[in-house]
Amino acid sequence: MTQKILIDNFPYISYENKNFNSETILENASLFYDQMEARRSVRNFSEKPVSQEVIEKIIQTASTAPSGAHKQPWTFIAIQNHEIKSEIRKAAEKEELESYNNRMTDEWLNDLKPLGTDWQKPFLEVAPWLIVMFSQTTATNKSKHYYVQESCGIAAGFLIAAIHQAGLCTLTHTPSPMNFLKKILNRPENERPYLLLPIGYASENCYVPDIQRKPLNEVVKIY
Ligand code: IYR
Repeated sequence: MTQKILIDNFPYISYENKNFNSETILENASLFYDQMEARRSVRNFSEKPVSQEVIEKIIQTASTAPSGAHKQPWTFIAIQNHEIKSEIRKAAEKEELESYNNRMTDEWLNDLKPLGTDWQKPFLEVAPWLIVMFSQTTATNKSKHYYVQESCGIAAGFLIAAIHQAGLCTLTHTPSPMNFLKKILNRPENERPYLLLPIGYASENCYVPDIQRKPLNEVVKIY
């Protein structure tokens, strides 16, 4: 039973440990790892529809992320309207063409070669949904937000995990610069475009790069 008390005059509720034994915890951790290890960034989408209810649930999950002073400094714009998706594709490709031709260094272009990216972004129209995540530099009433970049990064991670867990695919797309998104979507002064994610099913005969993740001993040092 949840207990409610006041501490320093603020409301608190009791928090119950799940009290799993250590084997169950390892099993849980391993199962979740296996699931996340199977996630891939997908660039070829099918037009198969996804319900608004699913998109809303995924966004609700992302919004459970911890954030600076619990301000939840994010707005998720979910777009299925074809005209808006086309407008976003056109504007994104204009920036990407300039980036690939003139803004990115040779080292950068070389680093991207194994991923097979280029300036063309058909997934922005083909995927049934786009989610454009905006960070909020302040609240609407100008009150302060804290650790906005970190908070949004964590929420984006939750969003990607929720999409994958549901059995759908996504891609973290960051056209640069991204300000056209604020214009097209008519977002208020306090919001900055943070991340653009197409969401849907992978196309039939979808291939992803055969790349490996760093082994554990390269990413962890136990002290
Ligand atoms: N934003 C460009 C380029 C790009 C940059 C990085 I770093 C990537 O990991 C992938 C792509 C694009 O979306 O093509």
